[in-house]
Amino acid sequence: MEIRGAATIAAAAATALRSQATEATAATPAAFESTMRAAARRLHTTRPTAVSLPNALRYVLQRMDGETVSALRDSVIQSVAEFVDRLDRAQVDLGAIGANRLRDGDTVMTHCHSTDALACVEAAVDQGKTISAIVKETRPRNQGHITARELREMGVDVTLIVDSAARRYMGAVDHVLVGADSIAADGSVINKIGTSELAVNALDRGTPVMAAAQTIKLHPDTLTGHTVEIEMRDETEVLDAETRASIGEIAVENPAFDVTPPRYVDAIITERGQFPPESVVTLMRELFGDGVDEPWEEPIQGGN
Ligand code: RI2
Repeated sequence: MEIRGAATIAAAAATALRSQATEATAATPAAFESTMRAAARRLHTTRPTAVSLPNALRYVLQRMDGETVSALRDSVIQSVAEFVDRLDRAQVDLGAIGANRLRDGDTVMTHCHSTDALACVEAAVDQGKTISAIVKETRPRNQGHITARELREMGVDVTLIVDSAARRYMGAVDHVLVGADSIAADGSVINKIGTSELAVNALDRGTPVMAAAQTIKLHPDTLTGHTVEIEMRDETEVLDAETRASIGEIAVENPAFDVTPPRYVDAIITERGQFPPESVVTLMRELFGDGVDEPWEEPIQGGN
């Protein structure tokens, strides 16, 4: 959690592969490739829900190419630079598209901290629009505080609320604006725990929900029926040991993310345009075909 937020995780994973490539002392091309795959496998296990992580690893490893260690190393360094550049550009392009949905004087309600979501507000502010925000603190880690700080830096009026006050303030909100850790092929939005409850409340009050998610958040495995694993985090994030002991024998659950079905989401904002959630599968097929390989796995010896 020192590195968090799906886009930031993707950039950090790619950059870690570059460090591995730079520092690897492998004597042969095969040993170098194997070292890179092992590094990618290790990175892959750090966070299970944000698909930007495997998508970043795949981007770099698929482009690892060369007859010598030096050529392989150069190809990794180059594709990491390309990848990080594409991420930055994607967020700027996404922000410009999301900003078109925001009108001068609008109020957004945010959940957690998403750089993709904030890019939409920043672009709207840069267009000269006045935007206000109601920011949910987002238990248990209070990442809403980061959102509040960054919105203030943009000059946005911020009101911080506890998560359970969201429905009370929904009447004053023009858009619910969230990010995503993954988008499934059916248009479901996987995002910080509490997003689905927020979206149900928004639909009940007729408030549109927009999810800002670069295409790196599209989860290709869901094209073939796989579900997205939800990260379960340590119970001490919810309750310290002393308080827990004072309560007595209880179970504590701490899922980090939840799934918002597409019927609660009005638009998924990507750098390729905005999509009704049900149509995002078309974009996924265009970007990934019918599925994807896992280039971090060791090739089967003797296979074709
Ligand atoms: P960006 C975060 O998860 C939040 O759920 C946020 O909506 C999502 O990542 C996307 O963030 P966590 O890593 O990529 O803080 O838009 O658990 O920055």
